[in-house]
Amino acid sequence: MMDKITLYYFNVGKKHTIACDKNVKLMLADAGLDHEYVCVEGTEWPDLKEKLKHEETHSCTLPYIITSSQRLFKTVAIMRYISTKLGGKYHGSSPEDQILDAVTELNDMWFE
Ligand SMILES: N[C@@H](CCC(=O)N[C@@H](CS)C(=O)NCC(=O)O)C(=O)O
Repeated sequence: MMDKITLYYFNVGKKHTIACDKNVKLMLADAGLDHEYVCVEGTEWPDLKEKLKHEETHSCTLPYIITSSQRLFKTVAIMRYISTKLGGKYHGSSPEDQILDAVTELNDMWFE
C-alpha cells in the first residue's frame, strides 16, 4: 500500500499538452493510486522556486511529488520510485519494457 501522492506541475491551460507531468499522472492513474494533482500557476512559480532553493532541495523544477514522508523530483526518478514501490510493476525485462524505458529516457532528455 502506498501513501497518498500529491503531484505538482504547471497549469498549462486547457490545451492538450505533452509535458513531463503527464507520464507520472498516467502511471498514477494506470496503477489506480490515490493521488491529488496540484496545478501551479505561472505567477506562483517564482515564489515556489525561491522556497525550494531556500530549502536546498536538490532540484528546483516541476514536476515533483510529495508523499507523507518525502518530496521527490525529476520525472524518471519519480516514476522509478513509484514502480519500485509497486514491486517493479513498470520496469521489467521484456523487450516491451526496454522500449518503454528508452522512451522514458528520451522524454527526460527532451525536457531537460
Ligand atoms: N528532466 C526534468 C526536467 C524538469 C524541468 O526542467 N521542468 C521544467 C518544466 S517541464 C521546469 O520546472 N521549468 C521551470 C524552471 O526550471 O524554473 C524532469 O523530467 O523532471
